[in-house]
Amino acid sequence: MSKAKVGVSMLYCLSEPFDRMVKRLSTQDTPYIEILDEGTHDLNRTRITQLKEAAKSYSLEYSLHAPFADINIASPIKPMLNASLKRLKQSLHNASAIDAKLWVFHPGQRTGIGQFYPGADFKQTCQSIQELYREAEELGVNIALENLPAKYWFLMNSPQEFLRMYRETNLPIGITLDLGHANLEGQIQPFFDLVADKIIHIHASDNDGSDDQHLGVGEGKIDYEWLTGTLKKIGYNKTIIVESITNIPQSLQKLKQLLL
Ligand SMILES: [Mn+2]
Repeated sequence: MSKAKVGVSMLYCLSEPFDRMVKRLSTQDTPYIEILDEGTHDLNRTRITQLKEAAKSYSLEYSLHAPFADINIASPIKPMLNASLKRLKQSLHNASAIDAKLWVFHPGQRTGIGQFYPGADFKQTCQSIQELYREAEELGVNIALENLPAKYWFLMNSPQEFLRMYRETNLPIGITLDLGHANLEGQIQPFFDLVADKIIHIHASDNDGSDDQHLGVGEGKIDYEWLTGTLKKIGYNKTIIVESITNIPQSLQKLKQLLL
């Protein structure tokens, strides 16, 4: 039996009022919950208190997903870059305030002028990662960078790019392996072949290979039997978070069953 901890992301209720999301925390089939510091669910002092109370009442363990809408840590435009970093640092403080075990963030995006400055977006992503890492270290927050697909102009699509980032930053930063994103790039197995020891968090959803559909686990083309077999083989004992937007209870149950 795998020691992986199966949890759930509250992404599926991002369109609901924050208070309704908080009420749902008592009824999830798992204590491992990923909160989103994003959209209309962005955290503030009152909400942090609500989340801490829920964690205490229901013995929950949080991870916090950083904001990502309009955030770009690779931006070549300084005022935009600074605004992104400011918001992300605020989110790191929120992670510390809710006692999150982990803070998950996205890499930078290419821009329409990227081709005129080859390599600059990757270099800026590395510099931003170093800046965020320092802030996280001061706060005692553990952080993990997520792989994203090229389709949406993101960097960090493959394990090779993570290895390059490790060479350039010299930081032992963990990876959040998003299976849906990796599937769009045909990179699920390469991540396990090349950087398995760096994977400290997993986002699980499904898609048909065309789009990041966030389907329920087993509803797309990802081979979850192979995946869970691999997690058992490598003794993965960290979190795997259902990040689907439909069929949440079924997805949790399916993952738990496959990991038995
Ligand atoms: Mn994800």
